Amino acid sequence: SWLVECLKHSKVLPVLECHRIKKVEKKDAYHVDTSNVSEVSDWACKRGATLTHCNEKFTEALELLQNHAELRNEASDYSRALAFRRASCVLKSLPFALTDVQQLIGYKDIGEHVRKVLADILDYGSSPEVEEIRNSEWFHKMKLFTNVFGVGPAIAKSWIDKGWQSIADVRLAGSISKDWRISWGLAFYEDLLTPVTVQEAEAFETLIRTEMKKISPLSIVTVTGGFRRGKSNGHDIDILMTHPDEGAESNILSKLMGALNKCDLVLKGYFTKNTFSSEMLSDDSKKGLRSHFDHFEKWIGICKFPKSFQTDRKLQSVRDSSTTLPESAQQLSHYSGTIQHQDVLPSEHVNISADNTMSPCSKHTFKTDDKQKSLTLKRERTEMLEDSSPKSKRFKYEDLSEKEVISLANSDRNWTARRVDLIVSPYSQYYYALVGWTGSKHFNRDIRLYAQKVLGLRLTSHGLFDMKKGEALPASCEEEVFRHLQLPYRDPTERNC
Ligand code: DCT
Ligand code: MG
Repeated sequence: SWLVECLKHSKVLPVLECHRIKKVEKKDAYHVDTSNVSEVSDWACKRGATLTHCNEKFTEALELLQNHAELRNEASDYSRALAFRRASCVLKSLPFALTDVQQLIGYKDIGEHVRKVLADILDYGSSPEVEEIRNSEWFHKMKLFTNVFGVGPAIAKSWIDKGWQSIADVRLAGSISKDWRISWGLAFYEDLLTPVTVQEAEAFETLIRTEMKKISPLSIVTVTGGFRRGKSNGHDIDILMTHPDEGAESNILSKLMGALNKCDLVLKGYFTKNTFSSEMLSDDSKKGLRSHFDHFEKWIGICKFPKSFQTDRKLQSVRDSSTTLPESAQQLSHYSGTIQHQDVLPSEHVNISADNTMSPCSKHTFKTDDKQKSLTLKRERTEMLEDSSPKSKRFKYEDLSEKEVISLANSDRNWTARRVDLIVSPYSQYYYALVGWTGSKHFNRDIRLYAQKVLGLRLTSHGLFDMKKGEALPASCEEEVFRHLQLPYRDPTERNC
């Protein structure tokens, strides 16, 4: 402790702290004293990172380099991008503002290239490499084009090769893709580029909760993604849903989408079925679970958000009193004035069952005890009797032509198009799904790699699998996920690496 005191203000302390903490964790791995965990560790999931920190000018530069490497998207760029992100994460977790690159000696994720960039910023106020990218026309165009929903680096590059400079140029070219995401993304480019605010996210969450309460009162609805990590805006809203009775979650999404559709809030999207099977947990091959993809049932698409979502106080209080909640999504019209009841789909549109887009997913369960199973079956039967909604529906705007989509976007409207991801997880996988869908993306990458390299465990959004013992480790809360991983619990706001 004398040595630590002497070095408190020196450049060496963070490295020493790191070693001290590692010892503590080895001694009693299951009960790590989180209050004493240093900000410094080889693993970002151990260190944690909050949204605000004291090294923003450095992390902003490193993340621009990361973004540039991702957009180049050539052979070695993935690992270059990752290296910049890892370095940025180290800087986010430093308890002090960097004043000298020597302060980073001993940090695994700070390589020569990063050191040079940081030294330039420290010495000259900026890095020539970063500034060159910042001013690069190619980079600006790539960012512009990849901001279109459904457009990745390859398509963006092909648009640049065609000589297109702006979204207006792409729009002028007319029909350029069969992918609905791109035609809708282009038509609603400005809407989708404007960040979703926390007020809008809360208003939408209120609406989903209210509808879910009617569909299945015990269902659990959680806003995940950046908003759960404390961000005040994001590019979309991610909502994870489950039901405490395993299996009962399997038809809630189709009912929810039906309810939203009735209120004319669904623009366009696609369903994916639950394709998870418990063998996937142990399947290490490419056919099994790839760590960054999951197999949950979900709807990914674009919804109408009434402009009143941005301002209406009544719709904003999500977590507090239920008395402020609207009785139903249709009551939104009282708040927004946007829902025309005559706009609700006529029944012949609702019952088309030719395509299977809304059929409920197959049920996959693991580790459910008998008592729970019988309870589940009982509740399921009750819910099935209550379920009089059609199993397959089409949405009002589903079959619009490209021209009709453009004219919808250009119409006089009091709503904004918003990207929405709705995910449904079986309860037995819910807390792993919650960690995965809370992110951040890099937190996930790091915690999964940590699980594999340090503990020989396979972590995905579906669960944690002990490869040696050949068994899954269930969790009944997020804290338990962290305990299984022998990690101090990190609040979502500390997962912003
Ligand atoms: N995710 C992941 N790997 C990906 C994409 C997403 O692990 N390739 C996880 C982490 C966050 C969560 O899913 C939601 O994804 P996004 O909405 O893309 O991220 P976000 O953090 O919510 O960002 P934003 O605030 O911009 O929506
Ligand atoms: Mg998100």
